Amino acid sequence: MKRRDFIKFSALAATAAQASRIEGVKQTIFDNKKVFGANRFGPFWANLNSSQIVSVSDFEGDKFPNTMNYSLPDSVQNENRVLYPMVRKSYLKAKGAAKSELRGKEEFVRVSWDTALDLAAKALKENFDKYGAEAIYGECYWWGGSGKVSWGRTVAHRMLKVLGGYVEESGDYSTGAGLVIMPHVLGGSAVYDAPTKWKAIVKNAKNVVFWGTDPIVTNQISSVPPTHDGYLGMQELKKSDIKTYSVNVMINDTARYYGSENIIVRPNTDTALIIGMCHYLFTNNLYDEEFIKKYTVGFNKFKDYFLGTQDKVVKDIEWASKICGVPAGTIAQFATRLAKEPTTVLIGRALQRADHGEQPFWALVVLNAMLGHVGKEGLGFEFSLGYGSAGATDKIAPVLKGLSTRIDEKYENIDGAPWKTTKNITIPSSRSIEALEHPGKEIDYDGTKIKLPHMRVAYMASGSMFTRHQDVNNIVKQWRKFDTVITAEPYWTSTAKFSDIVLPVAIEVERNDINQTGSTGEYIVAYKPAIEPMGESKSDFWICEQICKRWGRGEVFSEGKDELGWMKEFYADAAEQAKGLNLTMPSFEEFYEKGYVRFEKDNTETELYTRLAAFRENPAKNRLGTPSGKIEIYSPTIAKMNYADCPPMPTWIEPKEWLGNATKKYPLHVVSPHSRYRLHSQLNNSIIRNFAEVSGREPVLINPKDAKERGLATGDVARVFNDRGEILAGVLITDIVPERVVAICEGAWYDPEIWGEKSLCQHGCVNVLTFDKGTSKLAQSNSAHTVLAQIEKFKGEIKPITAFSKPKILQSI
Ligand SMILES: Nc1nc2c(c(=O)[nH]1)N[C@H]1C(S)=C(S)[C@@H](COP(=O)(O)OP(=O)(O)OC[C@H]3O[C@@H](n4cnc5c(=O)[nH]c(N)nc54)[C@H](O)[C@@H]3O)O[C@H]1N2
Ligand SMILES: Nc1nc2c(c(=O)[nH]1)N[C@H]1C(S)=C(S)[C@@H](COP(=O)(O)OP(=O)(O)OC[C@H]3O[C@@H](n4cnc5c(=O)[nH]c(N)nc54)[C@H](O)[C@@H]3O)O[C@H]1N2
Ligand SMILES: [Mo]
Repeated sequence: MKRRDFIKFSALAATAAQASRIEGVKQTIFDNKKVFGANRFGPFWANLNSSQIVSVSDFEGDKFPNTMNYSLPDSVQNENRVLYPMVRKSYLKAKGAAKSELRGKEEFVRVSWDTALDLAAKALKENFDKYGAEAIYGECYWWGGSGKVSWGRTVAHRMLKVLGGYVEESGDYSTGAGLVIMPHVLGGSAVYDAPTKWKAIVKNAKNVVFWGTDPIVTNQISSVPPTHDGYLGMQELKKSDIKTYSVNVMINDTARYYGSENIIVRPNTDTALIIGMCHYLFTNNLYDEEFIKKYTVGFNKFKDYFLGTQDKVVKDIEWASKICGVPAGTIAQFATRLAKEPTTVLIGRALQRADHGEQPFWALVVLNAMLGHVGKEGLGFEFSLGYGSAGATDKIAPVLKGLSTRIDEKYENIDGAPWKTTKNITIPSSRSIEALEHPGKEIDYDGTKIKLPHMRVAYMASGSMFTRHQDVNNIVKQWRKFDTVITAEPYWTSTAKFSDIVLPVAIEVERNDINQTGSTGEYIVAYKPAIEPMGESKSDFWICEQICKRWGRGEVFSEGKDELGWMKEFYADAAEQAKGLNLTMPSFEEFYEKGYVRFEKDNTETELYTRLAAFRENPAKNRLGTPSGKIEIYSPTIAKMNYADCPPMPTWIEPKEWLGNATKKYPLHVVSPHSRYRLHSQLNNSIIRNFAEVSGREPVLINPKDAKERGLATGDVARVFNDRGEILAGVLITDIVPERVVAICEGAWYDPEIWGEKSLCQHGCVNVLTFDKGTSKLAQSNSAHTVLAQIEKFKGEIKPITAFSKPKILQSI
């Protein structure tokens, strides 16, 4: 297949026809039928012939079907699938840890499932027994696979609980800073709360502000199969005469869809813009004094800060303008309009994936408090509408349960039951590579001290370290410190290639599972094996159960049930709940045959739900979970922590790298938005990549002026680099990015020229450039968006991309 050719959707069928020649493809389970399925892109119909999935049709219950699923025939039957259990040659020879520096360089050997599972079980058990939970890195990330029974992350955690314990990460890469700062400000993690409904927004708002968010793109996918109902509300917004703004570092798809007024800020400077707005609202008496008095604490201290009472720096709109680049007049107009008219501010997450990422989230809550719309129907701020297609009217439906990572009490007394006595070691999200680099180091975290664990064995499932995590060259270096890396993966990703034991995983269309659609809960859906798993791949559930069996604890893991058994149990529980809601559900067998059960009735009680409405209505009765029970503009709790990098109120602190300290050497800020052509790294190995790439690489979006200065033309292969690393990317000149900002989407597969060394990435994995530092001592989350670099036309030899090739495989040693 010529990967570099641009192709049309109609070509997908042709790909499927070729797919039958791929080694590993077996029979379909249902001949010439359409079979229902679901995944993180949504529910769908898989159209089969006798040997493969030929195409995918939209599910009629999906309001805006996600075109990503059209690439399913290619992504399932992909040449890049891991077909058989594999062990790295030296590791297999030594029957255990050996020559970790050869990872990525050395051949893999095809082995039997027994050999692979024995080695995996042994490495985990021996290291746990000798060193305890701190030796086992079991975080497993998020986005690979899904389902209530056999999601790789849950089953891996359950397996490692059965072992006794492991190292996990608190929070996540998505909103790690928000999750830790918000409890101090709003009394709860807030960022994942049920959001204000679109219906309420469209009914009441005169202005909607998209603040660092691109919901048109990011609502395509969800943790649970989305039926994309949120887009209905977004369509209503489009039809209305509500004015929209987009505060962003570039003009994104959402801003273009709505024709928004673009307020373009320098990356990572939102906090300064917001503080300038607060100063303006205060000095022009445009702020809601009554709201501040009744619902917040600490305003006077913040006022002193923006007035410059102590530091003699007045944080007015001119001050803000110099930092963020938005003209002072624009800031004044913007602030005035938001104060005078009913406004809803929709907040994205990229803002807080940056050095001091706690600050913009806190500052935005404070700005909204000053605007005073918070808690009025459909107004105020909202964190959760940029994801999962949320905000539509809920359905009256049972809530489907899922497999738990807790071990049932009935197994407490067997075999010493280590899961009863051993505790997991928790480190803040995204601190794993720091732990490898500095085991035993004590770091600050949200008022506590955390000793970084000494990790020796990694079990990786459902996540992709080399595209997810920052500073890839440092990962490559630190990764060698693992004695054993076990990766459960459907594909030969870079993480798989850097492993010792690779376990081939069957994906959603090859196995059984059950789920409920998001965000309204309208359908409970069955995942059915439409085709036989490719090669010898198996479900994550099966793999983890087999490993537990080798510790003599298979039943502790499975409780004697297989995947279908668990599905039936969760379905029966839902059916029981349904009775209480006056709903009837068909038998499990009927449900499974059809593929889904629908709950049609709207829950009209919550259709105008608004965040903090109850608090606004009665702040004494509906106190927030903060110490004061109110919104904390100044936090005495954080003050006591005494962190220079996280002051006790929203504060502008220069990020480590930003355009304000850019040098001649590295004059450009790199932002890494989420791509509309994939889910992080997923599907990048499939045919959909052809829609996204430029010259066979991840595109780098660059402004015409910056391109001209460097003699770059669209279609050129460019080298983007800084002291941490270098990547090649395909140049796309466009004025949707401002001067001195370049955008490279996260998730392009890592493709080092030399595997296992600090090396040029030939394909454009942006995390080769980013730096790996916690946001602050408070949240210690990732700072992926704080990065300066330079770009030039690539003059070297352009070599073929190897990211999607299989490693060298031996049939035996
Ligand atoms: N620079 C930069 N970096 C970022 C971000 C950014 O904005 N900028 N965003 C961050 C964010 S918000 C997130 S959430 C993370 C995402 O990070 P991840 O969740 O690690 O991202 P994915 O690429 O989706 O990784 C999922 C992996 O699981 C595999 N997989 C698929 N199906 C299955 C299955 O059934 N079983 C198993 N075991 N594996 C399966 C896939 O092949 C893939 O390798 O990235 C973060 N990294
Ligand atoms: N299609 C698709 N959808 C997805 C995902 C995916 O990979 N693909 N990933 C999902 C996941 S796990 C998550 S966490 C969410 C991510 O959701 P978000 O974090 O909200 O998404 P991003 O694309 O990282 O960034 C949103 C917008 O912020 C802008 N931005 C970047 N830096 C700044 C800044 O300093 N200031 C301002 N004002 N704006 C800035 C970007 O240009 C972009 O338009 O998306 C989810 N949805
Ligand atoms: Mo995320």
